[in-house]
Amino acid sequence: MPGPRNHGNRPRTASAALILGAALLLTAGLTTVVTGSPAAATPAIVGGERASLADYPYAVYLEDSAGTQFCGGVIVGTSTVATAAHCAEAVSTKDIRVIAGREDKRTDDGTTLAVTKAWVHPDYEKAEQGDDIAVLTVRGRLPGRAASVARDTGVYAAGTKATVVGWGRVADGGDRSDYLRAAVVPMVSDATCRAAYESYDPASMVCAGYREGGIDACKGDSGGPLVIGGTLVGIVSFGDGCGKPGKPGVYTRVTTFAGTIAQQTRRP
Ligand code: 4AZ
Repeated sequence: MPGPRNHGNRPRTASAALILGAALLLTAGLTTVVTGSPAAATPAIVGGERASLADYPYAVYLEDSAGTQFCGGVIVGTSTVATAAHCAEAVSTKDIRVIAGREDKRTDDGTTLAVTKAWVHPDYEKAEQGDDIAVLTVRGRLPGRAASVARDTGVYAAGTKATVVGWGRVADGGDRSDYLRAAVVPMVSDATCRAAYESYDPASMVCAGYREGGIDACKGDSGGPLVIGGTLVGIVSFGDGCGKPGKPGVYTRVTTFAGTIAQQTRRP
């Protein structure tokens, strides 16, 4: 009888799938633990891997007048770059430039663009207090491609995997990377982030990282993008060190500022 036989088969297939699934999960879990360990051999951003600008065409970096990379940024319009307010603050004190299309800092690939205007969130005081967002307008058109800006807060569901990219330090207190690096980090709940940071403000911030640490953004990555499939969900803001257990990275909660970013992008 086809009917009962099929019904009888289903649970067997399901158990096989469950066992296979459990094995895969176990493998994935072990991989996470291994790569997430501070002793992991491949440093990145902290604990990621080398990335190609072709995969992150909206990633740019900021350079001071001495030619030193000091922050990241993300293309949001033909001539506009979103970054952290604490990066843009330097505009008045440093002669900053946006470097677009240069994956490896040691080359002169891509384009160097002067900043003609820096809009810094009017309520910004310091990263730990939130509103850590700025929009820079550059002279000329940016090569690459603009990231789309998230508006749906569903992207912040705890556990959702996002990717952070940048040219920052590859270890807490370590050297900055010569080339672009990327790392995958899961979104962290507001409750967990609040427990890690007393000043955590869920209206303007969001956390991402592993409970065990090891994979994180670091100094020099600030202002750079946290994305989910080409959609900007966060901007690297601050953290207690880099990759410390129980201290996820804190990002500017982009959905809160999506309207403002669009407005600043429309204005030349
Ligand atoms: C910083 O100092 C910094 N681990 C940026 C990101 C993080 C920590 C510090 C996140 O620019």
